[in-house]
Amino acid sequence: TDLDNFITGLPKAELHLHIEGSLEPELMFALARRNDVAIPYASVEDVRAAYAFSNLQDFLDIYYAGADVLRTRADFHDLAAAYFDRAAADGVIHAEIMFDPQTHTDRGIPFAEVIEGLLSAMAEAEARHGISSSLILSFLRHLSEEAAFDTLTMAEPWLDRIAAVGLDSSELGHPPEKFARVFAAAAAKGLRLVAHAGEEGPPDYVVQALDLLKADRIDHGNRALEDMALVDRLVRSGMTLTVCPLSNLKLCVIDRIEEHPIDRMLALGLKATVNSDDPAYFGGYVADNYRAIAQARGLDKAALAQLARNSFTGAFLPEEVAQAHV
Ligand code: ES4
Ligand code: ZN
Repeated sequence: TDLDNFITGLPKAELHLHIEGSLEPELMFALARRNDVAIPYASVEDVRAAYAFSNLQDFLDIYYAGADVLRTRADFHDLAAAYFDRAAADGVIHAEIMFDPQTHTDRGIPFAEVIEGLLSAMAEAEARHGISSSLILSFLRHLSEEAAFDTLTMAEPWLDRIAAVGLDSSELGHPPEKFARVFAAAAAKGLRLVAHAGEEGPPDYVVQALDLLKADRIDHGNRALEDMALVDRLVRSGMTLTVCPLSNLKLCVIDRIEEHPIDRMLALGLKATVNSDDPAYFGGYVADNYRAIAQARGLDKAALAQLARNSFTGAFLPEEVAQAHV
């Protein structure tokens, strides 16, 4: 349709994407075979049937299990290359990709294998598709502060190729304050800062991400809407929220896509963006997310273009590059 073509043709930046969450069941099977790793599924259909989640933890258990097929530099390359092919088809021209080193280093996979595989796919994507990209090293918040510091130390040789650090995994019970010191250390090394906050956690976790982590961007942020003083603060500071509609539906942050607050966020003046989060697990890439909210909330082309503009103003791109797309 006309709106489909408009969405695909709209130049977009994707700011909230976990590369491990782009592992499609077909590639999971191919890598399981290539690496001789057993997986607890009989078929691709069997895998897809397992993707029914009632909350974030439900999903995370399956997501970490799926990542076990990723073993070599070639695996990380192929994973990211497949994401870039899909993103290019969706009109993504810039992507800031989160990766979870601890999910791999804790299984004995060297940090170098993970990041060099990703970097090779990023260079290829630039050459093949003209997609620019950068990396966001995400700390797993269910693990310790010390483990996060160790991960930052491991990343030292590649710091010039990492744009930011992030904070993901189980939110409830692991407030941002737990990582205030490691975020300060990352900032001192010149890295930008993002954090998942207000997906399942309360509005106070968003406040902590701002005050204690000094986050440059908030991943999700949905529950900020419960605190109008916080909304006002986010609006006045021009804070970008990386919102993920199909993720919100699949993880039961909302009951129905028709209830998604994306248009309310825009009406309040929040700098909301639309992203896919874990597209292989949540049923769609970035254009699918735009289409889902356009249909569910009746967004017009002006609103969709605003969301795409917000993705460039919220990106960690040089000012003049971002401005060329807004
Ligand atoms: C995640 Cl949706 C979400 N929330 C928190 N951590 C994550 N890791 C991958 N997807
Ligand atoms: Zn996420």
